[in-house]
Amino acid sequence: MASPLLPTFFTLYQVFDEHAGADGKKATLDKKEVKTLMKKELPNLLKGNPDGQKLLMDFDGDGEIDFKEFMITISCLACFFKLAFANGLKPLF
Ligand SMILES: [Ca+2]
Ligand SMILES: [Ca+2]
Repeated sequence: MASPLLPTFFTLYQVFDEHAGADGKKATLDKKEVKTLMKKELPNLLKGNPDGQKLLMDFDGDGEIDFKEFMITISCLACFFKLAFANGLKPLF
């Protein structure tokens, strides 16, 4: 049986690339691309955060989200959900 981890890496690359390329700058997500990504991929996290900007962290303050910033955010969300589910939070999806 194949490990599910390797395909997960490819899924993350594909999700980022699919949305980051919308404006022709494939290396980063701008505000509009972040909003589209969040709406499609994590719609339940947009409640109370309609533009998604507060969830995807722009660590260098350049106004865009690069792949490293995207992955740090995804990792933090995974840790949050692991902890929250262990403490009784019901999945949002
Ligand atoms: Ca872009
Ligand atoms: Ca940035």
